[in-house]
Amino acid sequence: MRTWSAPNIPKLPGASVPLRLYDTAARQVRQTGPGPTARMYVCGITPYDATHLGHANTYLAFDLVGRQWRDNGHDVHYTQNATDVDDPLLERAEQTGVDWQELAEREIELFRTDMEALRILPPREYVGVTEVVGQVAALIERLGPFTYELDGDIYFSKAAAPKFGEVSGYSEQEMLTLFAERGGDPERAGKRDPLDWLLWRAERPGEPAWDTPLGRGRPGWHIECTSIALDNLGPGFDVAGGGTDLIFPHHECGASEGHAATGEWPFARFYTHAGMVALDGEKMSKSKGNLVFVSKLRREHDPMAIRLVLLGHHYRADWEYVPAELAAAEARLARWREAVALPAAPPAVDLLQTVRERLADDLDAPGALAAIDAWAERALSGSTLPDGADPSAPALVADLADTLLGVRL
Ligand code: 5CA
Ligand code: ZN
Repeated sequence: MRTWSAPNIPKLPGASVPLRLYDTAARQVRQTGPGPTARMYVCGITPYDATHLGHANTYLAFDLVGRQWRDNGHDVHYTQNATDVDDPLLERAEQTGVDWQELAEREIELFRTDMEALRILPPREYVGVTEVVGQVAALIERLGPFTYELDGDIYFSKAAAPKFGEVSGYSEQEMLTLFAERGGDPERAGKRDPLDWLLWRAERPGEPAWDTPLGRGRPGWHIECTSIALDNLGPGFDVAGGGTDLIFPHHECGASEGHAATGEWPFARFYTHAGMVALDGEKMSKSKGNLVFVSKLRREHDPMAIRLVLLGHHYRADWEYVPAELAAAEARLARWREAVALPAAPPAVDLLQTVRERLADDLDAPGALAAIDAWAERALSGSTLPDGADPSAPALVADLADTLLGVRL
């Protein structure tokens, strides 16, 4: 599919700091060590209600990863999917009387516009599952010994996955609960294990289906991401990302599929997850309908202020959106803009180093914002500067905010 357009990224002077990131599978912060090309896969939207602040929070987190890697001198190969055929999308289309393909196209287009407005760097490949059903079916065929059939559907057998559980570290009980909550079917009769997961769903009356060597049907959820990641990035890519709601079962099952397909473990070197954004005490979710849409906020607010709201929370934190944050972000944006419009300001070379260090430390964006706030305050206070005012400082700060944080001043 068409991706979205990339913002311009100014080049920064001086040395960058290698990125350290939390790896859910290792349960600790580790230094990322990509080759010349850093490879990242981030799970995309299911396009039936886009783009809420929770989505934006997740894509912003991985945007920061890409920006850090670029600053570290890597070429970044970034792939994202769109789950443009799946039960929740089909259900919503049915309820609202809209054609499921039209619904998906419309929401994906809105998502692209939101991502562009928020200056989120586009993936190199933006892949809808419906574009690659043949490739997904071919991968399922390759997984033959790890799978079994049940009334025409195909399941991955958990018993054939020796590393199952290593990504999430969850107990069997936790897994069972989450599996049932997040699209799994632990109760289905005839399965060998309640946690065996669906790879291929044979055609049902009234549902979309594709002709493949597996018969007519459509892919299950987890295998789509495994297939798209493998086909575009190859095995052993650097980061698999999404929100914490994807740790289990999505990334757990995907990791075992990738292991089975390639013989290599880990499938992704890092599994990295962004925290959940809530509204009125509950996780923002399409099914609950407690959503704050980026497109709605954009009608009245500068997208850079929306971006600053998100940057004000560490990406791994769970937080609750309150509108007062947007007012505070607008005030911050105005202060920064005023400071970078000055003819001269306190030198900003140390600030650049601090912002790089904060972001390299598991994306400490709130720490980076605090450092810029302190600089802007000194710049605007008008007090005599011990080192004198530097006429190149305002432009350097504008560039570092743009390049590292994606905030255009
Ligand atoms: N299509 C699948 C991934 S393959 C999916 O989860 N789609 S989604 O539309 O439900 O979510 C898209 C991304 O936003 C996922 O990475 C998900 O983890 C993240 N996300 C969803 N809700 C929230 C939320 N409330 N807060 C933060 N991130 C969220
Ligand atoms: Zn996914």
